[in-house]
Amino acid sequence: DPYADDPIRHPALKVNSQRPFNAEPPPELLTETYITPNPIFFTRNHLPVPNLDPDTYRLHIVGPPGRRPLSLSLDDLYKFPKHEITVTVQCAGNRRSEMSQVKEVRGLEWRTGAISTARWAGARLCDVLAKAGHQLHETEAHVCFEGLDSDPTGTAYGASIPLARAMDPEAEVLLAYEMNGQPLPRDHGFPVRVVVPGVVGARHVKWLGKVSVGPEESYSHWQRRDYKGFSPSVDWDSVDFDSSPSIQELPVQSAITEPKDGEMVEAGEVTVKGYAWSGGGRAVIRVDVSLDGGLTWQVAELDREEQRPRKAWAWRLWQLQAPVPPGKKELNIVCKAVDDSYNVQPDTVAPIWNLRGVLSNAWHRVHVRVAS
Ligand code: MTE
Ligand code: MO
Repeated sequence: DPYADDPIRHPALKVNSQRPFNAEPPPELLTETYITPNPIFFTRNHLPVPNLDPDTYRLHIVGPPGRRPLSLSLDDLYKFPKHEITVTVQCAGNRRSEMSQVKEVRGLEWRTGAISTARWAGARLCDVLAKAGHQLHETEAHVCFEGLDSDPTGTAYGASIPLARAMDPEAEVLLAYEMNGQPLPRDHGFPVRVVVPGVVGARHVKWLGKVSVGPEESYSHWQRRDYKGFSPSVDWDSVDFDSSPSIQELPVQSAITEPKDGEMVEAGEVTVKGYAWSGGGRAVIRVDVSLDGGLTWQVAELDREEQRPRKAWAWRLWQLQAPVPPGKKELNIVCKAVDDSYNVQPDTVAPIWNLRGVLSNAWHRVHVRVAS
């Protein structure tokens, strides 16, 4: 059993798949704290978790032609300036279960919890690439990452990002060795993972073994044959994965974490809580909440966490306390967020349905009954 050596996990996690391990925190824990505690941070593994020895660990950075590759130990990585930022990681499949209610999709049934936020610290990728001799060449347009996790045939997890993002100090791409002040937990990439702020989780390669620069995107299955969006009209017989770009920056997203669907709430006043986030460093500027399915709206209160212009890498938690209209027996609670490019979420799932169930960001809806 290649999974026999997987780490022990927190019992509060809702498990979507045991082997490989995939799990999300329950909604009420997800927004209890701004920073997600490591033990309940959502986990998305495609393969068994490797057990790496930090003393012999080496990260290979392939240099430009004619230059020797770098082989970096953990101590070598610690010598680069340490950079620390708060970043939200979201899987492209977050909220897929709502998409599969419209029509069957292939993928894990994530609810609203395939998203979490941590303080990440490590070396900036741009500093490490510069040390290896890389510059912004037009012919070498992508940075490919390879994990040290692999399937029985020896194929490793891999992904890539554009070189321009990797080389941009303002993009703050990290080779992270700390998560919330601790060494990375094994499930989250010990000893080193990539963190690509504002970009889909699939590019944040864990158990990082190799970084290379080349003219093409990664040839990994997960770069070329997965994590792409398609029209609702495309099915598994007609899909041409080469016709869509790989997902990088994610669209604006929000979800309600309290109350939960089907719950009974007290008459009088209701408290609605949730998260909102957008890709590419775009800040969430507003969250609208409706108690009547979208007929009337109220503006939620956002947390006071710092939002850096163009570098809003982390989510905003929000809440709304509102009177329950007298006589109401049920509430259809809806939320939708707006980012600083005034991007909005689509109101329903059907027009954005896609066969893989990715990019599920329609208005989030929760139906509750009112106690009488
Ligand atoms: N890196 C490796 N090596 N193997 C993986 O299976 N999964 C990716 C990414 N990095 C993965 C990986 C996906 S799809 C996501 S959403 C994030 O890791 C999840 O990161 P987390 O498990 O720390 O939340
Ligand atoms: Mo993912």
